Amino acid sequence: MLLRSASLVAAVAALAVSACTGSNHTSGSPGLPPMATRSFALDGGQLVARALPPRTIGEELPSEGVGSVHSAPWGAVVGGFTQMRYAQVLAFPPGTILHVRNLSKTTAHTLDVVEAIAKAPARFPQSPSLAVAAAGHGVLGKGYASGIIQPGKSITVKLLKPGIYLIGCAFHYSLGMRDVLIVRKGAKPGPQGTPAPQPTATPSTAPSSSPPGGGW
Ligand SMILES: [Cu+2]
Repeated sequence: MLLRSASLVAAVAALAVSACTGSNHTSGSPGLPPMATRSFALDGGQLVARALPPRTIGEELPSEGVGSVHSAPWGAVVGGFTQMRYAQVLAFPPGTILHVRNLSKTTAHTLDVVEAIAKAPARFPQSPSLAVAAAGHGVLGKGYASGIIQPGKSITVKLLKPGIYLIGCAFHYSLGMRDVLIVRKGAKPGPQGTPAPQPTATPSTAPSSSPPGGGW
């Protein structure tokens, strides 16, 4: 058992290394800052890879690392949400079963639909009332709310109807967790922002990170 999990860790580590070197050799990752390898870290024995799988949105406070970006086409600053690594306008085809993952180690978030809009610009209302409790039966649309997503956890939401949705976190909308989510065939996500400045190099891998009972 011990042996098996040890070799699993080794395999995962090898995977991470090959993923890193792979991205260094290919030219197919435009716009990714050179600091990319920084994000591969072992945290409590778990591999935390910040490049997200397909059909996944990651969210956290802009200041937790995902950052913010000004989107010229949408005339707005968006932040806190990404489908790659750093904040960007989000886009998925209709029919997607979307995973929403809380990337934070410490802070709960939500994904709520603020409103649906017909076209640019994205005018985020000053202080909308966003539900903390889940609403909308797991289907993205007006009035949808994910409910609380604990740190490291994910929920799924179905993208059935094409449209342009302003989304935000019920807790941290005022702290910049707001974005544009385009549901349309062939729509492309926006360019990524840059990470928020990190005050210290590697603070969060300190001893404190062993959740009792494998919490997440
Ligand atoms: Cu939040």
